[in-house]
Amino acid sequence: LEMEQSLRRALAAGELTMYFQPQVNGCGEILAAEALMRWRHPEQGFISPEVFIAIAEESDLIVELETWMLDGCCALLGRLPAAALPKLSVNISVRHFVQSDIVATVAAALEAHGVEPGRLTVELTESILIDSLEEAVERMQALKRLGVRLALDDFGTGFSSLMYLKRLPLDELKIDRSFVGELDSDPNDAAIVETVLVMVQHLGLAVVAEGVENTAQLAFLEARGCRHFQGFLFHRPMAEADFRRLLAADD
Ligand code: G
Ligand code: G
Ligand code: MN
Ligand code: NA
Repeated sequence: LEMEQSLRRALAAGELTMYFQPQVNGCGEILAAEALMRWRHPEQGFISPEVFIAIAEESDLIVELETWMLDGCCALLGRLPAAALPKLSVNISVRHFVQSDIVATVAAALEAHGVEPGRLTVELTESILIDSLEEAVERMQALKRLGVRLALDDFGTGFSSLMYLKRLPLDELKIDRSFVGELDSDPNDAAIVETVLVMVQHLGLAVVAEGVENTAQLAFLEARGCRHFQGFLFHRPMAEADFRRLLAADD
């Protein structure tokens, strides 16, 4: 509760910021980015979202935080032409997705900044399915009707069932970095990634490999048809000013 109160204060005091991690093709050209929340605490420095998102999810605070992120992402998309930044992804937590009118929130953010919906990707995790598959599918379909893209984040780490891939109206699948990290040393990870890449091609889904840190991992992925990468080999998450400088230098 103490942490929750200091988070509320942080939001009001402007201590929360958005970072951006570019997603690139094999040549390093920026195709998209993922927006990531950061808390710059005046005394404690940066606090990881792994710590504070879990706390925010214990109450409706998560709805406030991610509504603020959604608006900030649409504001940025509205200021940047699609040629400079085609797409931007935002993470939406389970609680926010199931317990609030996420469809209305997304529609309002797009509308407020005049953003073409197909430039926004909403990243969801498999845990949205914990409560009710039917309800999750309905909400996802409503988001699809708005025209936004839907990505399944952290693929393979949760309650994955191949049935979900068939039932969910997804555009994109993100291969979790826990599989990519040991591609070169763990034959099981290599087999899993290889299989997932074949599967997404058959299902007609876009795929992003997360956590690409070295050229051996990149070569493995490229050789198996993956064309879209997010990882420290290319870029770390960065502040908006740095991200905009990078985009300007990229053209
Ligand atoms: O950026 P970093 O690697 O520190 O992020 C740690 C975790 O926090 C990641 O799993 C990331 O998806 C998550 N995260 C970052 N920003 C948000 C957000 O706005 N909403 C949710 N639900 N998760 C976020
Ligand atoms: O769970 P999610 O996919 O949203 O997590 C995204 C987070 O993964 C980012 O916040 C980023 O800090 C982290 N990340 C991105 N690329 C790499 C990488 O190459 N190596 C490691 N260790 N973490 C990464
Ligand atoms: Mn993500
Ligand atoms: Na992930």
